[in-house]
Amino acid sequence: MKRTVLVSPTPLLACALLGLVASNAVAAPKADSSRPNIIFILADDVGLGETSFTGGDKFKTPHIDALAKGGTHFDHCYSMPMCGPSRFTLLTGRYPFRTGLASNNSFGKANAGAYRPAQPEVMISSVLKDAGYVTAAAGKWGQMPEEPSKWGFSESLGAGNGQYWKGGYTLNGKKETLEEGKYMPDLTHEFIVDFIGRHKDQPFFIYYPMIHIHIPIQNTPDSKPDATNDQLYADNVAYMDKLVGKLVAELDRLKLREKTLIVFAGDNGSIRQPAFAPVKGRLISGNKASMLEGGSRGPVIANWPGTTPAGAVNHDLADFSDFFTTFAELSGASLPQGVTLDGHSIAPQIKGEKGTPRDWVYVELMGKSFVRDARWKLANDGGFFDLKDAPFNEIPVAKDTTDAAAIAAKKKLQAVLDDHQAAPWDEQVRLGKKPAVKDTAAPKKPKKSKK
Ligand SMILES: [Ca+2]
Repeated sequence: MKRTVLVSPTPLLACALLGLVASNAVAAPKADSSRPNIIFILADDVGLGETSFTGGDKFKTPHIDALAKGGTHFDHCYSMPMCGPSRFTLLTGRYPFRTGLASNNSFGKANAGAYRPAQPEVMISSVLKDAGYVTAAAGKWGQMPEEPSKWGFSESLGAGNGQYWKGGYTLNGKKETLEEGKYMPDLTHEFIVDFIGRHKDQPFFIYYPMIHIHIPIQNTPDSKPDATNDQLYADNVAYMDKLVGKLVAELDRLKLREKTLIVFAGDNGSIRQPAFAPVKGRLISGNKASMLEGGSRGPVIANWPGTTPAGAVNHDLADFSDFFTTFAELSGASLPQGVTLDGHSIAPQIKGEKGTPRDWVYVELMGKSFVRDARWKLANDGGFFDLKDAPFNEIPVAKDTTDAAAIAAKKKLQAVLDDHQAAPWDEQVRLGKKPAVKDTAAPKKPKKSKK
């Protein structure tokens, strides 16, 4: 089987890979006392305007804010702009053009069984399991291929997109139907609490993709019967926050907080228009599915009491591919051999150390991509922007600019884009009509001979 190997890196790419090499170098397992439990809470469609610690004006998220107050807010950490690509990048540590999962339909129902990657992907769950962690996935498993157990999750509860009050779900591979009157987000929380209770004495990894606040927006158990649509939206934000608070309270009760790293993040930007959820009175540029700041720059917190600096804001560039290498480093796990990983560990920053921050982040969705550094952004359609007022404004830079800094930055970013070319896009995939990637592993059908 063909394996992807590390290609000759450009100087920039080499810089980005330094973290990976460093991770490899410290891959020896550590004593259990230094290996944290890891819980990754991934909220669905929660942008900067929907959490109050990021300055969202209309919503109150006191429990999530408390995580930020007790931990570090990574305010330049980029997801992909849509659920499926974002989650697959997060879990594999690889960009969409490498995995083929460049849209929600790349592994969607219409293509079930049609996608055969040239190289089997490895999720962080497998890596941590091999390092002695017990692993669980609980919440939305939509847009992911296969069952969680195939990806190294010891236990799992898998629900669909925006599944609140009815429908089927999968419990440890077995199909179940949600009981009438049962609320899927509560069931997910109960599953996690039960899992933690049974595994509190060994290192665990929990991938917790919350059901909230994906559409359809419905009543929560706390909603009033006559709530307006906008009130229901706020109710969903509040319930998400309440569940985060309940989970933290459970960890407190079990005296696990200082042994547990919690990461809270939104998987992509808000589905609502920027005017619906302003930040400190201003409108974010773009929202979910856009190649703008509001598509990918969301709330991200790392909280590990006693280790992560409390109340800090870290401005280093980071993206969702980074968590794979970060978690491997924190757990002392070995990285999979022969796999090109895009991540750049932020384990040092999580521990309050300086680290070696990335020079740029990469974002891709359905044939579109961009790369940005601390100031400038270059898209694969040639758009070039000054981000000095981001995430509110992305200022176009004229093609004939004479600004030496802009010219140098554009050249540097173009080299990164040349090394990271978005997967070719076929609109039919978005419509669920064609597989995203040719089935290179499948035998060719013999041609019918005409008689
Ligand atoms: Ca999403």
